[in-house]
Amino acid sequence: MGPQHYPFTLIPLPYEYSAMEPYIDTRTMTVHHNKHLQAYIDKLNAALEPCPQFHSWTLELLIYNIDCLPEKRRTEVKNNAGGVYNHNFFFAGLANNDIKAPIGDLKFAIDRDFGGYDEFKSKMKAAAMSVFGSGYAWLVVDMQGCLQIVTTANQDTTFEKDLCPVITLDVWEHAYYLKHLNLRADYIDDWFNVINWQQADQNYQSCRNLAAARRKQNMFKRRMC
Ligand code: MN3
Repeated sequence: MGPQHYPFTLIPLPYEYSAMEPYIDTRTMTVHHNKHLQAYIDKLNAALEPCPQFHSWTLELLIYNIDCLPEKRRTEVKNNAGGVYNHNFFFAGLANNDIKAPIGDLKFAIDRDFGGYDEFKSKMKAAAMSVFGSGYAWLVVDMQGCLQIVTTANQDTTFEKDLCPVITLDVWEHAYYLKHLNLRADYIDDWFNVINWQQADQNYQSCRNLAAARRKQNMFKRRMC
């Protein structure tokens, strides 16, 4: 499936809502995907509906070029396009299989840039714990091709800051409150068991290629206005 544009629709998950049990519970997965993500999609479509000139734009183009939109629609489009992008990325990054640690080129890079998987885990957990209020913790590739751990607030994205996402962890309370209540640390510990390391390794390779191309051509962003 190619990248979506208006009208955006809910992408079915490639697994059952129960697939992340016992780490992320079925009810949380259902409400998170079917209600929270759907709400971002509905609000984004409503904000774009009166602006046909943007109906062919992808989420990435909208977020990169938010200044092209009418001023009164920018906040609504940016927050909701970010909400759709971040949630699609988060859900695609989950898998409950036997691969419980990094693989491939990403394993090599995590060892190189963090000193090992355990060190990565403790840094990622500390970052996720440090998000005040709602947001995300991310493993990203910077434009030098190195891994970094960063956080974002609300529905901000990393690629608007030239950081290419590899893994994300949604730490909005809606992502864990039904099972873990206020215990974000327990949710983070559980999440480490359902990272889709095959997807993460693919993301890493794409990001590394993008960073290399950017260094050559300075063409990461596609300006539309
Ligand atoms: Mn969420």
